[in-house]
Amino acid sequence: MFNQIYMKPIDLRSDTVTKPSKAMREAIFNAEVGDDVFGEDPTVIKLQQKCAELSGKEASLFVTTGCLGNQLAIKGHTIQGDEVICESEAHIFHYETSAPSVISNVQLHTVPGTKGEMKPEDIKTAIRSGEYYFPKTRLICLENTHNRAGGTIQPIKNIKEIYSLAKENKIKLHIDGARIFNASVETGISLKEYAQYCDSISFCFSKGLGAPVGSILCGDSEFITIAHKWRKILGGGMRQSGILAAAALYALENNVKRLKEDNDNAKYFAKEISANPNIIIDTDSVHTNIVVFQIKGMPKDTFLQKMNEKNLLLSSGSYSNIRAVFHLDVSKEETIKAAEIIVNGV
Ligand code: TLP
Repeated sequence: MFNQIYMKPIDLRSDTVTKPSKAMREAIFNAEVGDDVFGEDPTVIKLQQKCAELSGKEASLFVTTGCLGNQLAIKGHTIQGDEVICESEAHIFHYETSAPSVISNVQLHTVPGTKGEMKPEDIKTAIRSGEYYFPKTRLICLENTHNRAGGTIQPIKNIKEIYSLAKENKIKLHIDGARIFNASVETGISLKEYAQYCDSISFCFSKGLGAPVGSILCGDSEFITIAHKWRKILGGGMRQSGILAAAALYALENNVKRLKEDNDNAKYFAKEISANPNIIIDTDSVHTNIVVFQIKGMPKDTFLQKMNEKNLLLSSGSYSNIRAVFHLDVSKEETIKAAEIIVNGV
């Protein structure tokens, strides 16, 4: 009992649980700040310039969350009554509280994919023809890596094809790249290379990159000006936010390459647990730091509770899936231990 209370749990619920390291906290402590609503915070300016450069876009905007980044993108690219195509398991569709309908007054048109990847021909079918009674398809959203599909990487060839299709139809393309660097360290494809095939891209500092708060939205200057206005309208204008931007800059400089360790830990873990016949898992679908699996013979909630009692925290994925997410606060030793707990627990 004593151990259960005081032993540090292995927390695989999400990579959002990472805590800022001592060195990151020092960067925060030393941050130069100003009033960003006046455009005077030097650290925010530096971060936004760096992200524009890294993504090859004209400009970028520091925002509080990944959700806000996605929602500002939808707002910036659409007008009331439009339709937005996204994959059936997209974060935008499942986890953003129906914000596209609230903030942008648009409807989502979902297209089922395989491992999060939509076929261009299916998107083509979903694009509305010009009859007056149809909504106008104005935007396509992709997600890379794809969360609910289990951190799968969207092939760049597929993104390129969808972008060409979008351009042919005068439709914009946004990438929810919350974990784009997990893809990047795996494929060797840079953020800029991915971002050349979209009009806007957002990514998060507060997941595997280990910052406490913050995401970024990148796009052309006109689009970012609109997003900036809407960030203010939605109450997202921040003042001395250089405190947060310093953590994001630290994360970009120090925590990108190491994401490969998280991806490798996830793959190791997946392989280990697949040895138990009561675990259903497709190890080939583990591309990055997220592992989704199912168990036989026990309800999901009972299993989660049982693991919890053994100090292993997992989250509920989509449908009957259980989710384990690897991040910088989980060592290789803890990964080995987590796999052992599961293998012996079902
Ligand atoms: N995802 C969270 C939960 O909301 C599910 C998680 O624990 O994985 N895009 C993608 C692909 C995401 O996975 C998330 C967060 C977001 C956007 C939103 O980011 P935040 O939480 O910063 O708004």
